[in-house]
Amino acid sequence: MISTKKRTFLETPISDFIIPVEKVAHVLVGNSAEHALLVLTKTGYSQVPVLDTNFHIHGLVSSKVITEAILGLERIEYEKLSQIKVDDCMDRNVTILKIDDTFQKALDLVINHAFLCVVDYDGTFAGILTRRVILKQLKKYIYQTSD
Ligand code: 2BA
Repeated sequence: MISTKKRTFLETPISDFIIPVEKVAHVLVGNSAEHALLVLTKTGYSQVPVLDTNFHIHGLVSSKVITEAILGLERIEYEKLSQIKVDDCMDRNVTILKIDDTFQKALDLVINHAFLCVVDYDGTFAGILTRRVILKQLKKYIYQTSD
């Protein structure tokens, strides 16, 4: 049977743990693949969200999808970088959490995603929840709880 402590922990809202929008590296719809590659390289992140100017999420872009988009038959066609838009190569399949979702839901999802995009009550991008933050909270709970 699940203990009260565990239930309380699993039902904690994720809003306490998100990295807020102003701290999230991102690119805009319409940006070139070249710009996205610059952002990815400079920040060191392997994948970042693609937003519009109204802070709606459109997808995720990574160095992997950019490399695939400029891969020719015999060589990587770097000259295509400035012509391709992030919209043409981004991954549109984004798993999204709502700001009032629980830690339990996030825990289930981070098994397959390094980070999750979080939206506010009005559907605008609020930030991300990373696997690192989830694991830190889980570790804290495990070491503090005896049952
Ligand atoms: P990755 O870029 O593949 O990073 C994997 C892990 O490597 C990160 O796990 C973090 O522990 C470490 N790491 C990578 N780049 C770092 C950096 N510049 N500074 C500090 N640590 C760094 P998480 O922190 O769990 O992040 C999971 C994924 O979330 C990252 O995958 C990245 O795609 C995204 N992410 C994290 N923070 C972000 C931010 N501020 N802006 C945009 N995307 C972010």
